[in-house]
Formats: sequence, C-alpha cells, structure tokens
Amino acid sequence: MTSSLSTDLIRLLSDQHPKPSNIHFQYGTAGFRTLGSTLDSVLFRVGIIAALRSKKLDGRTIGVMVTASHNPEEDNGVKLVDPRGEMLEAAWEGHSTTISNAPTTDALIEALESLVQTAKIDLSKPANVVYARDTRPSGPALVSALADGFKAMNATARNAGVVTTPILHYFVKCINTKGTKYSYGDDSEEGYYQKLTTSYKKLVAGKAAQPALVVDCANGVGALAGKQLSEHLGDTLQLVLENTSITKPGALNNACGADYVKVSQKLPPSLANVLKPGQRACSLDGDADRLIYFYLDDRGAFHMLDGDKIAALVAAFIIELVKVAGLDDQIKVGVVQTAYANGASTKYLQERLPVKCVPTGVKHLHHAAERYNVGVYFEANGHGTVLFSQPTLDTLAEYQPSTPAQSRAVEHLVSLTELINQTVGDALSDMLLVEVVLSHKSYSGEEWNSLYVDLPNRLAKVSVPDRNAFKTEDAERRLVSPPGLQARIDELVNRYQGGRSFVRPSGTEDVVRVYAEAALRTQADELAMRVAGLVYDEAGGDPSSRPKEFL
Ligand code: 16G
Ligand code: MG
Repeated sequence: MTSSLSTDLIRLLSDQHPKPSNIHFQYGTAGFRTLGSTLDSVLFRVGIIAALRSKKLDGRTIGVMVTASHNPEEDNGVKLVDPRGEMLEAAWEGHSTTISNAPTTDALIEALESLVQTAKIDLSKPANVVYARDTRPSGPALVSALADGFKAMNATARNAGVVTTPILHYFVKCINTKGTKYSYGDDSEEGYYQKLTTSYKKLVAGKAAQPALVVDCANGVGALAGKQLSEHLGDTLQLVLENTSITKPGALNNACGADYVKVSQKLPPSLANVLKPGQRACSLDGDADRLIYFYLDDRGAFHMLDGDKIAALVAAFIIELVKVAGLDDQIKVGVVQTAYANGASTKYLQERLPVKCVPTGVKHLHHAAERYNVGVYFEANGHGTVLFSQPTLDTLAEYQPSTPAQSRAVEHLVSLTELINQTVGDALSDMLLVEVVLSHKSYSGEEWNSLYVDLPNRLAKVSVPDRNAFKTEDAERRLVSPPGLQARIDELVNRYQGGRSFVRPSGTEDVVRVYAEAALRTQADELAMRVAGLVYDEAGGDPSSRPKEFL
C-alpha cells in the first residue's frame, strides 16, 4: 500500500474517460442521474471516490449501484452506499459533485489531492467496494468505466452483477457486519432470498393461502429478482410476473412500473387483460425499490394503494403486535412522511401515532425514522421501509412473554425484523410485508383501501431555466424563493375546498414539481394546473413547456 495517489495510473486511465465540456454534473437525491451516454467520466470518477470513501472508513466496504430507477431507459445513474447499507453521507455528495466536474485530468488529480487533504484520508488503508447495475443497455459500458476507477485506486472490487438496488444495499450491510454480533445475513443473492422467504413463511404459517398476486416488474431487474423470489416462495405465495421483457429495447418503465401507476393513476395497459376484478396487483419500479399496489373493482374501476396506504396498513399491524406482545410501554412506533403524503393519510395516522414530515429523499426519511424505536417510513411514491432500532431488537430478543399470545406476537415481530429490509426501501421485501398483513387481517385490496379515503390529487412538472431559484422551508411545504410566489399560491389554494398545494425543485430532474390536492378530482386537477401556470409565469419557462397537460 502506498500513502500517495498513483497519479501516473490515474492520469493514464482518466485520459480514456474525458469529461464532456458542456455538462455540469450534480450528485443529487439519488446520486448522479442523467442521459446514460454522457456518464462515462462520472462513472470512472465515482470508482475513485468509492475507493477513497472506503479508505476514509478504514477499509469498510462501500457499495456502488448503477441505475436510473424509474427514469426512461436511455437515462442512467450511479449512487454510493455507505457501510451500514445507507445513503452516502451528505458532505461526500458535495465532494462527488466537485470531483465529477473537474474539467481535465490535471484538474481531477488536483481535486482528488485536495479531497485527500481536507477529508484527512489515510491512503495506506485498503479500499473495498461492491458494485452492481440494473438492466439498462448502457449499464455494461458504464460499469467498465467504473471498474477503471477502481483500478486507478488499486481497490478490491466485487462485481455483484445485475441485481436490484435494495439487494446491493443488503450486500453492503452483510459484508460489513460479517462475523460480528450484528451480522445481517449471508452476502449472496441466495442469502437474500432465503432470509426474506424464510421469515415470510414463518409469518404466514397456518394462514389460508392468498390468491395469486400479479406483479408488474416494469420490464426491469425486478423481473429477474421476482423470478428467484417466486421460486423460493414455492406454494406459499403465487406470483404472476408480468412486464418481464428485460432485453426488449425501449420497454423499461414504459407505460408500466410503480412511477407510471403513481403519476398517471392508471392501470398499466399491458395488464388490462391479465387482472381480474378484485385481484391484487402491484408494480415495482426499474430498480425495484418502489412498490405501488392496485386492483380493479367489480365495475372495472381502478384503485391505487400507494406508499401512504402501505404505511397505514403496516404501522397499524405493528402497533397491534407490540400491544398484544405486552411491549407497548417499551416500544414506541412512529411514522415519517413527506409533503407528498396524501392529507387523508396524514390525518388517519396522526390520530393513531406520532407522525413526522421531512423533505423528499430517502436519506431524510431514513434518518428521521431512526429516531423512533420502530420507525415506519414511506414516500407516497412507494419507497419505504420499517426500521427497528438496536435497543428494540435487544428488547425483542430478551423479552420473556407470559402467555402464548404474547409469545406468538413477539415471534411475529422478530420475523418482521428479518423480512423487512433494514437498509433501504425494497419493493420485494415490502410486497411480502403487505402480503403478510393482508393475510393476517384477511383483507382484500378493497378492505385495505377503505382504511381511509384518499383526497384526489395531482402531480405536475414545469421546466424552468433555473430550478435552483426555487427554495423551500417547512419540509418543502412552503416556498421562500422566488419571493412573493408562496403568497400567490396560498391565495389560489384558499379558493379550493380541502385545497393544499406545494412547489419544490426536483432533486433528480431539471424541473420544478407541483403537487395539489382538493376535495374533488376536477378541483385537484385545476389547482395543480393553475399553480403550475403560476410557476411557469414566475420563472419565465421555456414556451414549449408551458403546462398544458399533466406529465
Ligand atoms: C429519488 C429518491 C426518492 C425521491 C425522489 C424524488 C432515493 C433512493 N430516491 O428517487 O426518495 O422521492 O428521488 O425525486 O433517494 P424528485 O426530487 O425528482 O422529485
Ligand atoms: Mg427506484
């Protein structure tokens, strides 16, 4: 191990991955994300950054995931995963942005040397990395640029192949806890499926088998994982995998997947002849970290059960188990949401347990959820999980139940801690979690849906010249800049019964997003459109993108 950067090697390899001069890259909410064809230099540099991050953390393994999730097939992206399987520490998002924008190889080497100095990185430490990609066609070339970055740093890198984002997070946590008392599991795909399905089988033992569940795999990596999961589940849960065309050009996330369902509030057309009235179905997104359920009623009308409905279902179930176990004095359950949570869900949850609202993005939700004994967090878009604190895990392990009912409830809680991916939202793990609750409650989709009635709502987006001109406060519920715009939004909102609307800059796309809800469908649509118009006029947006329809 040397104690300085191998600048000759970095130079040689960096010259093969030049930065395009006209693009500014930004490590945003979900890492770097843009057109896959522009990301070669970014991937090379992320390889170097991952190695440095590992050295900084004494050689602990860092994860790198190459994916653009629910975004179009031509997009791609990359994000780093910290050693406990959680999102990269915020300061390093800034370092990553700086390094990705160094215009030349010389500037890159200078930026790296400066990072080594300021972050006090001991270069003699080892660098360990595990990486994976989704099914995007641009993936293999980008992964090879990434591998050049590892090579430039002489890092030990393990290729985990083509897996879902949550599986990569799982690997990172397993590798870093191996052989300790916090060992999280076996760091293999087999280990992941075994862990999920073993706990699932325990949780539904003795319950009547549920009717088959239709799974829309978004023509992405969830199709591969869904197949393996299904094989491990055997007869315990029949999955009907749809939208599994992972090699068909243009198919990924196209008119299918969790984002399509959530934003358009429609059934993927490809399922029109598959889904029977009353049958449960769900959609994963392109990297299988989001989940949205839905069903058609007897009249063929579409009903969506989004992240908010999942949070309500799951939180109520866990609270009940804690109570039956006799642990309600010791284990407090709380929920974390964002401004996108449907107002009706917030009301429902607030009547039952503590609820906190935080800015969009998994890292905000995850950190807030860590403050509860059991923290249930879900974004309305279907990304979420449940975190059990270490003291809570210890309580569950040590507790001496005094009745068979208490004992059963504790066993179920322990199995839930195994079933639920503790690192990040995981569509497959969440799907099994939902199925457990539905089976325990004997709920149909319709019964689940009737926990509360969603307020009609609408999402819109507006292209503006500079989304950074939009600044928010109060967990993104109010705009502080451009000045005066919030007052005009308030004035509009007041004209609608049950009206609520907010505007925020996207962290993943060069747009400003608008959310609106109101008591009536037509009013929610109208409010969203009018607020979007206001944003457009304020920002002097591109005429071709003046809001005409909802995207
Ligand atoms: C990313 C985030 C998700 C967030 C979304 C918001 C992660 C893993 N995912 O998909 O949590 O809801 O971005 O996108 O952090 P936006 O800022 O473009 O609205
Ligand atoms: Mg995703």
